[in-house]
Amino acid sequence: MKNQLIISSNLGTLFLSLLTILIALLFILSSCSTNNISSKGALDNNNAERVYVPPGEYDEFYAFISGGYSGQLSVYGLPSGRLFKIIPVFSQDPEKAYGYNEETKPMFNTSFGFVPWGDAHHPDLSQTNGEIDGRWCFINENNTPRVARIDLKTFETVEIIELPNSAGNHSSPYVTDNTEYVVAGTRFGVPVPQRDMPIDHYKGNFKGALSFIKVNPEDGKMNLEFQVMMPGFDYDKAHPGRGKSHGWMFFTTYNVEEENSLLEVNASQRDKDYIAAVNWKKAEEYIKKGKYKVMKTNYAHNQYDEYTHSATSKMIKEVKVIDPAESPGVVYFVPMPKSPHGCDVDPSGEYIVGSGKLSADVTVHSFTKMINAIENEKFDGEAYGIPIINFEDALAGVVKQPGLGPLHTEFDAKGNAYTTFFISSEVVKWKLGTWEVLDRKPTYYSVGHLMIPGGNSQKPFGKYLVAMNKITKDRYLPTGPELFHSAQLYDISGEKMELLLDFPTIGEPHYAAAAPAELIQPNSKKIYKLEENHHPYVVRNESEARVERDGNEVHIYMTTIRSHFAPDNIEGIKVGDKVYFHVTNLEQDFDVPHGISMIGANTSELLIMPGQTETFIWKPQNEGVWPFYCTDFCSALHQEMQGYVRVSSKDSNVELKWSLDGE
Ligand code: K7E
Ligand code: CUA
Repeated sequence: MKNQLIISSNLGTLFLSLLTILIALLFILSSCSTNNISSKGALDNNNAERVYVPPGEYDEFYAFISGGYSGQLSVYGLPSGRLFKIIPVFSQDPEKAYGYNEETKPMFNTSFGFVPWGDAHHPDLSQTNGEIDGRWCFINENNTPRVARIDLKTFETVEIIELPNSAGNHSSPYVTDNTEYVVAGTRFGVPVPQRDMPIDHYKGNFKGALSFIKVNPEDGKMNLEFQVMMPGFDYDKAHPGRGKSHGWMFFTTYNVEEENSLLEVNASQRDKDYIAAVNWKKAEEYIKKGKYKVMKTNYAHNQYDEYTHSATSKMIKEVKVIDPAESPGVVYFVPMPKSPHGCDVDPSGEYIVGSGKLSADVTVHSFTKMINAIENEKFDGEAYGIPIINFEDALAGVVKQPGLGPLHTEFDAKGNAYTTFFISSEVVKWKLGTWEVLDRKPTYYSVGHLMIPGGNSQKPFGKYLVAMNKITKDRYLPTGPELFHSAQLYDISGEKMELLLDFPTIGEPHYAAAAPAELIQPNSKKIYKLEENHHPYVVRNESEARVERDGNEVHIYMTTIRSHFAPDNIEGIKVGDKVYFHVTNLEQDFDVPHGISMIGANTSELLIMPGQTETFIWKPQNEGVWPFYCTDFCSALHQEMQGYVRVSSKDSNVELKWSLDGE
């Protein structure tokens, strides 16, 4: 009886197992038939393994993905798609007190005053000899024209420069072969100088400034060297020449119609717009010879100093301007079909790919042919004194009907190009030189930019491709009406692209850049050395901690170390005072920040890295005894890391005093 039971229960188990397998098979079959297998990630290959980075191991690449309207830059690992850091650049970030503490507020200074938000589109990494060198990341701000530099030792924004005479800094900040320049072309034509005039006087009167920002090769510091003052077209995207075309910068334009209303119709009238080819080496010669105009203007240049842990802002009043009509050899126009968006140069520097948004084909120009036409002075008229090269004379080839709505192109190291198509939602791989389409893969959905590590340099790494999509729809669990955008990782090491992974992004990812980890990881800073801290309110040990009154301004020189503040009891503060907390983190160990927040402070917390000093202002409004505490769980006794400020009435005579443990 007992035996029988066991047998029958064994049979039962067997039956159940068979049933499970059958159901699983049916499920797999049905999911194959209803879903494109590549859209869900294939079940029968090792895709999961190819993106899996085991716990405790590192990713192969750092990827820097723009945050678009979040104004930030996020740092991801590839191939895992893990998020490492969000670097605030053009937007305030209460988590890190960026733009809230007194030290970083000057980073947001502009000719319009304090601008705490920006639209960040295109990160680009510094290069040496046309190869990514892992030193700095530059990124443009579209709305209030600015370019920022992020130091890849600290992963902090260390410099922001405003662009005068510009509006919508979109064709930016692309980096030349040796980081001689980052560029900043205006998207919107505007009156230069800005003045009151009827909008419909646009044509012929508005201008488009192309700014060339020189980068100091030693420390990366930026300087607006000169502007080329172009006609008022919309300068959309840019790409520097590489190798043989080093010394040139190419811009796509749209709205060469110079329309000022209903551009979706009126700026699409002409069959072709232009690539503006700018010979910046020639422009430099004009500058050297003094052949430029100095224009009065006003723009901000903000720099963060790693040793004072503080930013300063300077207003600059002049800019050197080159008029291309009076400076032969600086600018040529090359016709490009149908409101081109992306402007991309291949690693050899020979091919200039323009993505006509409304064109059925992708048009590629040849740098060599363009130069030949220039040398033979074979022009097809001029626009505003700028010679126009005949379309056919520069044409290298056409990728026939590759997809709908081409936007951006990147390259691998094997002579292939990859173009995104917004309307048909796909990435298309094609061959440079033969122009044949080799492969296409869907993206989910409506892809904008794509990025191959090193894919806009002379040395693409060519293993992965990241597509950044505008629409997410059904890719993730829904989170109400607003969804994160999605990025998709493809393996491009074989003949055919393979979709490996989806991952969400912060804000709207426009462009991205990536570098092998070994270029960046060894230089990553771990702490700020206390002895190198030259903040004006630093205190290097607890015995120097103190409180000083100057009229109704009170300066608290405070320190933090696991697990207390010094001082932690402060009395003699009065309603109406302006209290500065200058807090130095005395820790000298990697990854031991302390935070501080004060009840009712109209600002963010501080999150202070080891060896750093930061400041916030608190204006006590009511009498009482008010606590502050550490916001970062820093030790087993983090919860004990707290203190009090006693606030007395305006006219009280409570003496100013401070203490730690009664001392
Ligand atoms: Cu195509 Cu601003 Cu480069 Cu977005 S832009 S996609
Ligand atoms: Cu310091 Cu928590």
